[in-house]
Amino acid sequence: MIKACIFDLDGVIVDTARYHFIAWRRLANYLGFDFTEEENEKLKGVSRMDSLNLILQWGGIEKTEVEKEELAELKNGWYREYILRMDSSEILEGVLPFLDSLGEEGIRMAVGSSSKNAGTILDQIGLTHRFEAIIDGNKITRSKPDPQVFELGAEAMQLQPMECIVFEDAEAGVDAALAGGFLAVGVGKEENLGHAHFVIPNFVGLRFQHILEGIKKAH
Ligand code: B16
Ligand code: MG
Repeated sequence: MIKACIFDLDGVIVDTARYHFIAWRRLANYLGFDFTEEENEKLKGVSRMDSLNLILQWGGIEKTEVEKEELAELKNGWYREYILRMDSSEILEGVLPFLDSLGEEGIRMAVGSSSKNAGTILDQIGLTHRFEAIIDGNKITRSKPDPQVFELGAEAMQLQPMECIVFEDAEAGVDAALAGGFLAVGVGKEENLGHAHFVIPNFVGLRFQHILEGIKKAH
């Protein structure tokens, strides 16, 4: 019996991936190299420090831990300039009617994001009040593909993982949901997210019943 949905934020509710990309690319350029949009795919759902380590690896650059902290801070400052300009027009199409359909069915809602900026983003887009629990990058000690972020979400609602559906756009996020024993719905392309229980391209025209039917059919 499904009692709640736990949503990833970046790439599921809003498309902040492009702001991360612009800010990380600005940092790479500042360090004298560049990286592609394809490489950027590998950063989705990955924590800030793990992302920085990957980017430095692509650029063949070594830095001390102190320098890495400074670089991550620099990128985050640029990223925050973009997200502080966001408003509700950036909520992805179909998300609001889908949340309404969950409300009508009595399904509870939480957010499980790796981002330390999740609270700011939810405030900017005016959605904070819609979620009963918000677990973000400040509350976790292990990042996706570890299931901790979703486990804390389920715990906050006093539910078992098998009573919750996780919505994720990142491969590492789907891995995390499956590792924790949650039902996983991939939001994006089948080729990246085929290991989820069910994959949707986006939320346009979807209601909670469609998700339940999709999960059932896939089994
Ligand atoms: P921050 P999600 C993730 O958010 C992003 O997908 C990932 O690209 C980012 O590096 C990570 O948050 C950390 O973000 O630097 O804001 O703490 O998809 O888990 O909502
Ligand atoms: Mg995401």
